[in-house]
Amino acid sequence: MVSGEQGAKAERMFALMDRFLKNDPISLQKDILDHVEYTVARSRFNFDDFEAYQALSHSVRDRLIERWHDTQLYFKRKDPKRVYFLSLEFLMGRSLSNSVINLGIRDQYADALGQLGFEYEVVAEQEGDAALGNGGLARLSACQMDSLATLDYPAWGYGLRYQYGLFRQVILDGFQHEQPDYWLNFGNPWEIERIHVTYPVKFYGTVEDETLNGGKYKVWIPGEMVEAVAYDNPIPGYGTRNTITLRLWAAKPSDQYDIESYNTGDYINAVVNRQKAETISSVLYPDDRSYQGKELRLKQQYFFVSASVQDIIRRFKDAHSNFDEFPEKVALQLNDTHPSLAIVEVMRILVDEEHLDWNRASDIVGKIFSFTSHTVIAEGLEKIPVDLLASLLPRHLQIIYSINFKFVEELKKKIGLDYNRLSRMSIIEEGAVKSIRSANLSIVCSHTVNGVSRVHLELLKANVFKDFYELWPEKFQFKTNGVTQRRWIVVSNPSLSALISKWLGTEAWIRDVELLTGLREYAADSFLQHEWKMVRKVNKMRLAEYIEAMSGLKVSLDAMFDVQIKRIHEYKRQLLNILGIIHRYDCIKNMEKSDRRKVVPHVCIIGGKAAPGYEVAKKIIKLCHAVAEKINNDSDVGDLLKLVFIPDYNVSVAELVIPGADLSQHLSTAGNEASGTGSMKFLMNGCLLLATEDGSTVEIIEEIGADNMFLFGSKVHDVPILREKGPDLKVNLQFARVVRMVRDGYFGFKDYFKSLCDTVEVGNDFYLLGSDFESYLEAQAAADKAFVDQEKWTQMSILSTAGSGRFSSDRTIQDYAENTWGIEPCPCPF
Ligand code: F58
Repeated sequence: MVSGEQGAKAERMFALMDRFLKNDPISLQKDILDHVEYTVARSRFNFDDFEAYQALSHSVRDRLIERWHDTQLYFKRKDPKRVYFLSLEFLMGRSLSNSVINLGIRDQYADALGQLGFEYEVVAEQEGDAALGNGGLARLSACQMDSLATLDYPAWGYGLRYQYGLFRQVILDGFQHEQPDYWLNFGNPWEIERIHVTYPVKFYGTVEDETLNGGKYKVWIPGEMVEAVAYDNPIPGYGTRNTITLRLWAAKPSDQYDIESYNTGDYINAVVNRQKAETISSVLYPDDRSYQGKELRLKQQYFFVSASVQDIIRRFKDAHSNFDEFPEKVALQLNDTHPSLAIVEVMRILVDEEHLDWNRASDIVGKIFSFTSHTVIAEGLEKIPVDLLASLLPRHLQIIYSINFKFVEELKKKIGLDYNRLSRMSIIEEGAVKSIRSANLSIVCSHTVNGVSRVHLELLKANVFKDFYELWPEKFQFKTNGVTQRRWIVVSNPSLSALISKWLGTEAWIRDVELLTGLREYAADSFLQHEWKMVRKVNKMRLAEYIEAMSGLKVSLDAMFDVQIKRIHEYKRQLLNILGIIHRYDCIKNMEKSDRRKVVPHVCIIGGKAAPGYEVAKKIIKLCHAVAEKINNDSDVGDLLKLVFIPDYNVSVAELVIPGADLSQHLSTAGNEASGTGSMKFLMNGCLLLATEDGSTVEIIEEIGADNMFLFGSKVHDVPILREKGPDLKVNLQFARVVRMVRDGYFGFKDYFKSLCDTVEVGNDFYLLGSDFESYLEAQAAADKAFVDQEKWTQMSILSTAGSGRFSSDRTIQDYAENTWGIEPCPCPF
């Protein structure tokens, strides 16, 4: 509870609260011009689109700040239980359009800009993406922040403010090159630097014993100290005044750091060393699959969780003095295992600094943490080498050993001396490199373990977390992922959004997305179908213009826009897509000219980044370009088939591509995609899915029906059997033929592609491209057949959108709030 004096002050503040800034066109224009003059420091008579963007975003930011202050003050006064969402990655994309939509002032701003001689869309295009994440996990965090704000939950996001986001992908001669993404170059109006919100973060050093008031404690004497500075990003909810905080930490040198060097007179080196502190938050690691032994990665993880935990405890202590109340006020969500050191940091602070006894601290920890896994495969599980931890965080290693000792002792009582199982479940992995298993630590110390789809949870229970599931079945749950309809329909597809509102007679679906099911009753209505088709056509035109501007390639709007956009990974099987395209090309080439009239023209669009060290993925990108080169220049094929690789795929590219797609492909080998969220965005936009029965697709089928999509391939339970058969699998002749074309150099680069072809040879084909090829082609044929009947296709498209409501992050977040975190909405009434 806030103290009496604070409470009285808060009351006075509330009495003064009002919407200070006005949103009529004249006020908005004045605001924009003031920012041109005083913030951007350009003349109000002479500024360009980019400067207009800067001024506009500062004007929006002012409005965000008002709401944000009100919300934070209200939370402080109400002191509800809060959830703290810890994630090493947030893929926010652009902020402007999302903010003005959520604040409900997009049209007003568009008018204001128009009167100043600027076009809103052009100005909004000036914004670069905030790409502080790799892929699905990071974009999910961003969607969930939007839902947390919209549903009025008292929530905070915590992460790292990388100076370099995910690398930019540049394609030269069909090869991927990586370039740094120095996204802060032109300033970032969406963050607020909090120079006074800082915490020291310690590294290295030694642990000593200390006796205080008769108690024995451990004291960590650090060898290095870095300062964490908060950068707050206000996240506005839609249709509410609530605006929550995404707090990202940047590393700065600490004043207490390296005093010794100054004293010994080595001034230059002391300054240079200080600068090294900043490297901690300098760069996002691209998804390179293994970070084992990378000290900087571990430093990043600890740096951000230490600052966050200190901040959370400080906020709690502002209003409470008894840590027994901590679980009533705090829920900590671990987004995968990357923030798992938060568990150890809470233990360290409670035991070493707050002097709680071990059991009490451990009881508190067990009540506050929940953990969500985003991984299916055992190799995806993080491990921290013990040697590295011993040097970087010596006290944390001791704490982990103690947690593990107590856990294993308890376990022995339950399962006896089954040493194989005990060693599998231990937090410490023995072996050539002794390591900490982050997942085991997270499971042991969390009250709930969540999967991200039903299939994912089943796989976790049956494989990687089997031992733990048998021990604590009640801990394991799933929350199927979702995406926010605000960004993925309203922002990215405004005309579809308007059409939906018109037919539903309300905009309420933007907050209550289940209302989309109301479209079902009009799916066969020819007027809706007509309008739906027009909207889709305009979106295709926009995409076609982009393709032409980017690659010079003109594509036909009558063709099926057939899209696969996601990170390039063998399990996601972009190679299957390319081999399917080669097959299509081969068929067209070998067809009688008269039969070509029956061919459904395709514009195949592929986009995605390969991790810099992932050779096979890079070869897939090159193959895509080599095949495109051949096909696109074959006048014999013309508009019947085109292949485009969209470079530098990111959130804003997705916002452009998804609304223009007719068909989208989700081809992961069953049992490999934990959930998949791209499919949900396509679904919301009325794009039909061609997919394997993997991850959340299984639930999408339940919602929209198998006859409303194109399914193919082995099922989850088939995959291990097929892999077992391996070398004895029958060779599919069509598959063998297309692989042979690549092998023989039909698309050039024969030697370069050899190893790629080897990955799909019988006996070697771990991701089962060969086994799934036939049914993949059948699904393609079914999609072609459906596309010919445009009326039917449009109906399926409407039904896809109508069935997409369950895949909103609003539903996921509400489920987490009620069933995992135990928090309640706290709507700011002002
Ligand atoms: C993804 N994981 C899953 N990890 O692959 C996808 O199925 C799921 O829909 C999504 O999470 C959200 O639950 C994912 O994106 C990463 O990007 C890791 C980031 C850290 C490095 C290793 C990859």
